[in-house]
Amino acid sequence: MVEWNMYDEEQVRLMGEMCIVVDENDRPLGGDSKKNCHLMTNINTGLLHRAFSVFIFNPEGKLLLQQRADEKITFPGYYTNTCCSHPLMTPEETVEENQAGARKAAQRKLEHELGIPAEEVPLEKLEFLTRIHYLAPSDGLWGEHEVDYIFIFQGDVTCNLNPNEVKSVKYVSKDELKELFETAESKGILLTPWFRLIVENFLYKWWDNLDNLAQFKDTKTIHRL
Ligand code: DMA
Ligand code: MN
Repeated sequence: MVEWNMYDEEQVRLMGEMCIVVDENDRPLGGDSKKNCHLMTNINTGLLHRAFSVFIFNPEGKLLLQQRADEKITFPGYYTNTCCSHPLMTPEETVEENQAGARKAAQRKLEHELGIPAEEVPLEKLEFLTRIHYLAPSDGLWGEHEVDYIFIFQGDVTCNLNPNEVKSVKYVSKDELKELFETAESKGILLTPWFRLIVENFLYKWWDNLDNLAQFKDTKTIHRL
């Protein structure tokens, strides 16, 4: 039984969104609620959904981090990459060609979470890199089990934070991110599991090649992490 009265009302409402349920090869099987997709009891029986993760870099090559709001039901207060969420079961966001649905969802949530106007992040300027498949518990009740589409965008963006989603943002250099990862535990700073996985497996080699990312684009592999 989920005790809904302990959670933020708006975040409870968003648990009614319809996520795209997929198989291990990212083939759509149908829709299910964000709530069902994130309950560990369902994840433990194999329920898997589609997601995206965006990494925004400014023109100087610094990465925009977000700290999740305390209102979030999964991973509240954790530090993470610029923006993550899910393409939904809508005609626009289920389109697979050229990752169109995930791009649309990314643009929608960059605006919803960070207040970044859609025209500052044109769909075709989001660089698709690859997909990862991972499972990560949040607390005993909730967790993630996703095929996550990873996008990078470099450019100037205007932020206007939605405090129900995001507690704070900051730009970090490569050295600052390395220092954050090395010292987080001792400082009591929490880092999301997918952010850790992407940073530890991929991010620095992409970061070193922000002007030349096309060489890393991999539409076929789903990395099992
Ligand atoms: C879910 O992110 C997606 C990933 C890649 C973990 P989230 O919990 O921030 O989603 P939402 O903002 O929709 O609650
Ligand atoms: Mn998810």
